[in-house]
Amino acid sequence: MKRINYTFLFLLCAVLPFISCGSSNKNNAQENETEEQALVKAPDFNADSAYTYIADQVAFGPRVPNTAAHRSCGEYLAKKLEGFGAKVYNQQADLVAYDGTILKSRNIIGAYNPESKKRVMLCAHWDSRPYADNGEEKYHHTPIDGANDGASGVGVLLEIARQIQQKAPAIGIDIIFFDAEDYGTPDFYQGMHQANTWCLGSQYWGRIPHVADYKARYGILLDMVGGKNATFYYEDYSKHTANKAMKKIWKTADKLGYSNYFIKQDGGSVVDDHMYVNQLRQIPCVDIIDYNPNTDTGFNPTWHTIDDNIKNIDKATLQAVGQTVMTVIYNEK
Ligand code: AHN
Ligand code: ZN
Repeated sequence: MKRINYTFLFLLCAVLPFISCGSSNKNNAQENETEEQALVKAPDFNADSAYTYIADQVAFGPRVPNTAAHRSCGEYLAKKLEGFGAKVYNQQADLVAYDGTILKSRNIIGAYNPESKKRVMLCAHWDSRPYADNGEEKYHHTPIDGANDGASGVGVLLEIARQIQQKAPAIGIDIIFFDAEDYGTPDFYQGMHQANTWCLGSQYWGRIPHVADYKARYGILLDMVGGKNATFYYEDYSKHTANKAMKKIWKTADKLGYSNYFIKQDGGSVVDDHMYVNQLRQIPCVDIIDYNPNTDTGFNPTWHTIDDNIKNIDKATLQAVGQTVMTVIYNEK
């Protein structure tokens, strides 16, 4: 009868894991490396399509709350999201502006794969500013087309919605169009200047989200993503509250060849919808916003002027932003 050599067996058991572990460590390292480098190719973002959605919005006229153009455009946006297969939520709210005006507001949310717990939210504001108060004085009370400031982010997101309907990413996506972002106190206002007069729609949604206890891994806010020669720097609030997602986006842009748009340097800090998404819902949210270090405002020269119109929208910028955001979400697992 053969006797089992327990000492040998013990030694074998003790040593084997290390041998296999050693080699599997190496494999893991290699896998991690390739995981770091290889991006899943996302579907091709169509900038012509995004441009059309921007032109459609601008054609309604300035989307200033309490106007017919605003109401009609709201209908258009909800219908578009429905047509692209999203589950649509409409949040109507009466929001109080800096001067006491009640703004009949509407946040519009399109949810894809609403059952999934793995979610990313994409957002933009869809209203346009009632005042061209950064331009010539005679236009300070003229509402702007907001082709870039408002419509560009929404146009890019509608094109992404169309793409998601054709090929779903692995995670759930919520596309949120915030209202009443751009009704903030103008400098010419003689009354009391209060805090938090911008981003009224996202503040409302932050307190009362479209579904109770709404959560997402992170959010991406698109603001002014259609200007000529736009440059997107690390926005300071995003940098401190959504650093991981922010770096991922800029790295992705770099790999896609868009490092002339996505600059890996610090920009300014902006009060924008991403702040309230983060403060009120604890969702890290990155603001992709055109920052121009050479203007007084830090924004595009057309910002809050009557020149923020369709003529100043550049499809190449839409392409860079749209393809980058799509690549980021199609790489989520
Ligand atoms: C302020 O001017 C306070 N925030 C800039 C956010 C903004 C306005 N984005 C578009 N319009
Ligand atoms: Zn604005």
